Amino acid sequence: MEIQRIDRYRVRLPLRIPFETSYGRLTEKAFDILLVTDELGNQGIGELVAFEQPDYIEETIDTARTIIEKHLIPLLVDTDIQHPKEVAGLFDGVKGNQMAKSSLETAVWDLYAKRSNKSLKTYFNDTRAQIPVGVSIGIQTDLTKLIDQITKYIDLGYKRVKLKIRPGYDLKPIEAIRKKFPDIALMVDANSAYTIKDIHHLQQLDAYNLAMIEQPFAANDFLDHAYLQNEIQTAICLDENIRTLRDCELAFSLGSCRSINLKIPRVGGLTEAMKIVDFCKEKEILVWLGGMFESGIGRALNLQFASQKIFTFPGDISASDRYYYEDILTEPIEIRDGDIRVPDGLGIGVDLSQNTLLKYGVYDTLFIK
Ligand code: OSB
Ligand code: MG
Repeated sequence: MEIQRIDRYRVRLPLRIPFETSYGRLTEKAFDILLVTDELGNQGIGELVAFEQPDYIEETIDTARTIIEKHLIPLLVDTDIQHPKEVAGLFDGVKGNQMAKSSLETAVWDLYAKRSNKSLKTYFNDTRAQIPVGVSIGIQTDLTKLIDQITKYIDLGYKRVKLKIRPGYDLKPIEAIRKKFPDIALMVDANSAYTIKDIHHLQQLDAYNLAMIEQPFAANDFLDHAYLQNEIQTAICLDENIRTLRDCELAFSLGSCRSINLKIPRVGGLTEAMKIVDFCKEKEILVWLGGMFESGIGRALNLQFASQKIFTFPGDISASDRYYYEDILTEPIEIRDGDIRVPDGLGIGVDLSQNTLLKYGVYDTLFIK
């Protein structure tokens, strides 16, 4: 297959509820939709999920655009591609920049599946038609409001709650949630807000029956996480640390975590994500699918991938209306009894709403053969 054309929508969608983490507050999500067209007119869709600020990891939407336009597109359009697994290899000479790579790599996977008349999930192992999902709750210092918010999501059927925490906002909100919901599957995510000095404080979290503590320490730290995992009962989960299969091998050999939040864009695309799933299966690491406040395109991709039965732990894949007033799909992603159906159509299985894209986005063409 030959890539003949690449088009893009640069989109900004307002969030229904501002999302606050240990590092900042998000009121709108900016993302790009990339359309990759082959010589037969088939079109694959990919999403660039990087944030505007380099506060989650280093990549931003601006740096990723530069990498895509200057470095990745020339490599992608120069070759006759037989299989999407080759794309990661084509990009090998470009170091890092996983989200930029993933936006194109996943578009080629979608294109390949569509061209082969298949749903993307047919390329994965042991899939299900619907998957249990969780919700990630931003920092809300008014604890009455926090409990109201969580109650609403639990009533909607969400099967696991993840609470963002930071120093000064941890034990109290967790205690309030546990008092109201003694049995829900509950976990916390610190987005690197703590340091090794907080180890005794973090040990107190063992009292709350948390499923795991996500990314307490710095985004590139394996040693302190290993030290903490050794000193705490609760499982540590790594998110920001994990960019490659090699990072998983390092975390495993040091004992830095017992769980991995896998995000397809953070590891450069589906090919690396599949390798990580295999590794976690072999080493019995609890792997689950994370999210990046994706639009319906990125979440449709996540649903296809998370359809694999190995993802028993509910992921950060919520319905469209948890994030946005209006999604960019012809039909929004919906939750029913705590499950979301995996779309059945070709490729990622969803269609773009041109009207919504043009309402919130700006269109341009990046490449024509
Ligand atoms: O750390 O997992 C995270 C959202 C944006 C950036 C980082 C993270 C998150 C979430 C929400 O926790 C995941 C989602 O519902 O998309
Ligand atoms: Mg996280």
